[in-house]
Amino acid sequence: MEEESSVKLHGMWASPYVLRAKLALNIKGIDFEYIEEDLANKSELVLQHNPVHKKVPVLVHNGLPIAESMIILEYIDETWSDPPHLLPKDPYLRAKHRFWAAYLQETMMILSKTMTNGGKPTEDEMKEYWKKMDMAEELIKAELFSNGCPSFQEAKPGYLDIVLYSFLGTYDVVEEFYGFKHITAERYPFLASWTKALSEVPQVKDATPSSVKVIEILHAMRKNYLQLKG
Ligand SMILES: N[C@@H](CCC(=O)N[C@@H](CS)C(=O)NCC(=O)O)C(=O)O
Repeated sequence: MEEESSVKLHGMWASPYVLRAKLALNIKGIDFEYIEEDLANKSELVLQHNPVHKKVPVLVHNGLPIAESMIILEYIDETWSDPPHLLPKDPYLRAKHRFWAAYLQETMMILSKTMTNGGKPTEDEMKEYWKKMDMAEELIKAELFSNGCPSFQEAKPGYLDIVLYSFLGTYDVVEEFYGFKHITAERYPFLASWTKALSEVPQVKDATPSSVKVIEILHAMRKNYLQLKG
């Protein structure tokens, strides 16, 4: 008989990092208890489980805490080792998926740096952002999907899909909050159709927060920041 296992996820509903952990658990079909955190008043458990960064997500498996979304994805894949696998079995391909996931994360950080501080990305940041996006469009396709855009009719989304979606899945939020479209089918046909295919996967759809609510909370965070700044 399989040993009973306890899986708890501490999160905040609008967080793209928490979304990664939720997607991985949903895709793997792992039952978990979700604990919503108030980030302005974090629970003792989060502070205790993630004393270094004091951030969510934190996954707690049989009492053992794991922090940092990318590390949580790898932990889930290694611990629940039955298919679907989040990372490819082939080591070279696995390295490539990790490389591009880290690259997308860096690109996402250019925007999220300014997310809470009420500012807009600077011109230089925007230049860097578009350069990185152009590179992702061209090279991820050439290196990993030269046969066409990923399809999720049979295959389940994995590690790289999850990181991509946590960044680009909320495209309408970026559009409303920052006032520009960051993936359009004209400029980024590959990234746009990949993101769209992911958004239609039931496990992904179920975990995705409402854009309207995310936009509301971002505006509230921006207002709060500007008020505190005076
Ligand atoms: N590198 C972390 C980032 C997590 C993160 O930034 N979480 C935010 C929510 S989106 C948080 O907990 N913020 C609380 C704080 O900064 O005090 C990861 O990948 O898990």
